[in-house]
Amino acid sequence: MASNRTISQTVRPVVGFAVRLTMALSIVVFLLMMLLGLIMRMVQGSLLDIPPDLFYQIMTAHGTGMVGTAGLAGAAIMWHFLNRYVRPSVSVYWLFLAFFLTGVVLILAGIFAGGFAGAWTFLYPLPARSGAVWSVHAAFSFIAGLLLVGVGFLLFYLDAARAIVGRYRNLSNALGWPTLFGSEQADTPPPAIVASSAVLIINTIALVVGAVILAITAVNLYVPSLTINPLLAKNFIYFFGHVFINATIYMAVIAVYEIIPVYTGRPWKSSRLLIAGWSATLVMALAVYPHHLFQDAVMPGWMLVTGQILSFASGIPVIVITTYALLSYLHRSEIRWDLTSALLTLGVFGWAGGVIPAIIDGMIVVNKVMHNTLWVPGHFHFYLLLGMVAMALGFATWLAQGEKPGTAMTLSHKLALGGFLLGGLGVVLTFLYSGKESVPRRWAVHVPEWTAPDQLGSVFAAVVVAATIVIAIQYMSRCARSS
Ligand code: HEM
Ligand SMILES: [Cu+2]
Repeated sequence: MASNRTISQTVRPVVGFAVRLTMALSIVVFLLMMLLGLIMRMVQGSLLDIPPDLFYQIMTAHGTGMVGTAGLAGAAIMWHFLNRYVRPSVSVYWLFLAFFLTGVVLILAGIFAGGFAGAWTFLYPLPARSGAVWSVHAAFSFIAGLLLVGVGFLLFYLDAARAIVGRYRNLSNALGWPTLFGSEQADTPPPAIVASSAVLIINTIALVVGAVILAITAVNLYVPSLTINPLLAKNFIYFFGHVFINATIYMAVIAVYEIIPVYTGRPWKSSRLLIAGWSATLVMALAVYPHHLFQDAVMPGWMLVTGQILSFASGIPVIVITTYALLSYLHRSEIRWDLTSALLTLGVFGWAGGVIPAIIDGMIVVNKVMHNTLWVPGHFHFYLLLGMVAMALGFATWLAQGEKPGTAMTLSHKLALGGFLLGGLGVVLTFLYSGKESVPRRWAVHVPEWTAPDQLGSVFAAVVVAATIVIAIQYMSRCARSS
């Protein structure tokens, strides 16, 4: 199986350049958005005083910026490794970046020039009904910016599909189904192709649904008589949002599949289990989003129940299979721990660990209490910060090392890694604690009884920022030297 793979294939220089540039951009934006997160936490902890409307602008920028950047970094990872097996178009990649950056300009203008503060979830009809806090033009700029970013991602995935089909003939081959169902497959796709194929299918569907609701929202801003059922709109938005943010992790994990083998000396196999896990994810990722609508009593009961059951099941296949495979590959291999292998391993455990509080919240009875508390940012920061971002940083340090194992960990590596882990856990646990105490999420002002964990969380957030700065400096200086 997977016999025609060699472990360290290099990619075309232009690909390496484009990916390094994307990762540089991603790291800078991650850092800026972390600073915004720190500011929000300090405001909630009464350590800093800013007007509430600015808080909500910052919250909108942080949410949109983080989700978008996670998507960008994930796409760079997926694209980098796709290039080892197939030939995606470099021009399309530049076009994707151009759409992305143009969208970002419109989004920032909508938020900070226009005052849009309706959160990255742009829940209909909030963009149009700001109570005079922002104008329809500001909302339009934000919505149009998201649309451009979405179009960029659509182009990216369509080209990835074209490239994959160019070698594997169709997506069911690329998903590994012939291997799964027992017939001989001469060219079993490596995990990177299996994962990319699953991601591109679910995210293309999500992006189309997202584009539809964004377009309706945009038209509604100027033609208020054109309306849509708000519950339907919410279904569209959360379907899109759930799939998109999860896809960022699914793309990032490709870095684990492709890089860890270099350290362990054993290729990551496309086992039947792995293929089955990704196929299960393909189906479930599309069907679990109703867990965002448990409070909507008018939703059909069967949808909510399906959402609940699948929420238990959906995370499990790929996470368990990946974590288990990682453990067995690490076991008795003489792995050299450097910043890359440590960050990637941390990322897998952060991803797996973060799913536990998510699953708890996915229970309808718990959700009745925990919904809209800080429990929610608690669980998603777990797998996004300690999972997705850790994997993205691991990938970046790998690039900076010239795509080979690095030197043994220096003191600054150890401090950065330890700071990221400790600070990240602190950020997450203070959120979860506040959630358990029923502190609401998305509140700019916290009463004095709530502020102790906010303040502690601010300290941990500062530690994460410092650790990320160390990793960022290393990345930038190494990449500058090698190019
Ligand atoms: C130092 C690290 C970080 C800190 C201190 C931080 C802080 C915060 C705070 C205070 C909030 C608002 C909580 C509330 O609802 O009251 C928030 C929301 C959010 N954060 Fe972070 N964050 C960090 C990293 C991240 C990362 C890495 C991601 C994703 C990759 C992320 C994604 C989000 C999202 C999607 C929201 C929701 C915004 C909304 O409710 O509309 N954050 N964060
Ligand atoms: Cu979800």
